[in-house]
Amino acid sequence: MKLDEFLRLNAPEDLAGLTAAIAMASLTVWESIPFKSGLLSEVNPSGETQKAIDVYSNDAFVEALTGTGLASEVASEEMAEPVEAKGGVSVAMDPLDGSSNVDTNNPIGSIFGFYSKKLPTAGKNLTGALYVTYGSMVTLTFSFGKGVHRFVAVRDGGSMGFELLGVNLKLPAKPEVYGFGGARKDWIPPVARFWHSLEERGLRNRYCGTFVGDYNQVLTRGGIFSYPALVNRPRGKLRVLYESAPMAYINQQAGGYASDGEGNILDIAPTELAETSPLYIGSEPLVREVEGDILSEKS
Ligand code: AFP
Repeated sequence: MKLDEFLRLNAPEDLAGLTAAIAMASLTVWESIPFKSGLLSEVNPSGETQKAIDVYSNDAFVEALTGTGLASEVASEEMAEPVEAKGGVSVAMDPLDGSSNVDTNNPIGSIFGFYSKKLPTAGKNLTGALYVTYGSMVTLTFSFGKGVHRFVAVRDGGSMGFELLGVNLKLPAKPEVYGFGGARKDWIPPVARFWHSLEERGLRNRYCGTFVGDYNQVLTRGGIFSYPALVNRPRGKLRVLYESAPMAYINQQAGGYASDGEGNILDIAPTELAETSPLYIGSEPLVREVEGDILSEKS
């Protein structure tokens, strides 16, 4: 089944329009990656050097989303302030997650959260979320609150389109993989102990350094991804609004759970657009276990 037909039958009209726009823009972004990976001198609001591809993908998605007339605002990890628009859906995005992995050709991605309230707001106000992988395949994985579905980019005559790859994706019951970001020496002690126990239980360590790529294999194989609290960075690295909450929404729809080490990521109400939190996401029993270890260390 083609994406447009699926969206017509299974998505609210506004989210269908936004998803179709993201799908088309993601192909433009993907095609531009080899040509746009030189460094620019600007820095983004978090002080990181931006690559041309970061700027290009940000602008391409902003244009595509505002062009639908369905977004009320578009906030991005690459912009200090949201772009205001005339529709009804607040969109938060990380337009190119893992862009430092372009040179090595590891998977990279894009993340989108569709919120019903003005940004910044809690993940419980998400009405849908979507991520794109630019890996061995370009895929769209999304949920509008009724299961997680996946499409893959394929050539369709002279142009590219998206074909259905899977419906109602669920995390497998038996977890197989784990991947933790940051340096091991910096992890808070309960996380370091939990990580060792995963190895002893026979799970495999798989880490590519892009959240989208690392989470995507957890969804496929079962397990846990974390960018944990670090001793010198207790609020972790990943942005709640742009990255953690949208992926937590999809993960919950796939039968999993995501925590900041104290509670559900979707309950965090960020007061700043770029607010970060630790993230533990994937198969519910594993995430509950590390959350329990962290909470009991604190008490
Ligand atoms: P970039 O977008 O700068 O490549 O960062 C990617 C990222 O935010 C996220 O996708 C990864 O999970 C995380 O950084 C990896 O960080 P470490 O290199 O510190 O493990």
